[in-house]
Amino acid sequence: MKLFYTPGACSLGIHVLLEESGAAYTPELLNIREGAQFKPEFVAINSKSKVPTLQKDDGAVITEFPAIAFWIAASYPQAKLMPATVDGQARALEATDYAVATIHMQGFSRMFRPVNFAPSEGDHEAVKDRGKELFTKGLAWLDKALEGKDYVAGDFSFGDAAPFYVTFWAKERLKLDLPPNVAAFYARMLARPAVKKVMAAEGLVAA
Ligand SMILES: N[C@@H](CCC(=O)N[C@@H](CS)C(=O)NCC(=O)O)C(=O)O
Repeated sequence: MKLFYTPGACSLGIHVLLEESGAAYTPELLNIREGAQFKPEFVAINSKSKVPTLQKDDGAVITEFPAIAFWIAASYPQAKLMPATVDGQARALEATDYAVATIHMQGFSRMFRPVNFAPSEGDHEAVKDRGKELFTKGLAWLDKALEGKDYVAGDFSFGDAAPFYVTFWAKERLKLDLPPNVAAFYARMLARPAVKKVMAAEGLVAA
């Protein structure tokens, strides 16, 4: 199977999960910063023009971070990426959805793509400020969700991949001070061999 990814983009989380799963996969670099997502050959694979995009060996394509993360966890049970209990599964889905749909799409996107939220340039500073507010509120939620736990569902699971990439953005791109439980989670993630391997493969450095 193939993972279409851009170094340091949200696809980082799925790249980590694939590495953790032990599955055979080929990382396919798609440079969204140069507009490769809009080229006909990629649009034919994913008409949403987004990474992460997973193409299975039978040609079927899975899009949307939460769906791909769930599929990996369910498909490679030996990697124990699916929490064992329903409560744990709900926690993993809760953290994934909040990180992707709110912290990333509502917070981070407002800071980096204000034009998607307000056509008039005069409004962009206010949009960016609101994005930072939402992003910071998201990190505060994550901090509480990690209270007394190493990972969002207790043991490491698919639910840690999205919190990881937003934390990576918080620390390395936004240079924010991480709340204590999030900082400990980030350090724990960076110490995992699969994360080290993927960070190196994507050419990413954690300060
Ligand atoms: N809802 C999508 C969001 C994916 C997304 O926004 N990916 C960004 C990279 S972090 C992207 O591909 N952007 C390209 C573009 O918007 O042109 C998901 O869950 O996978």
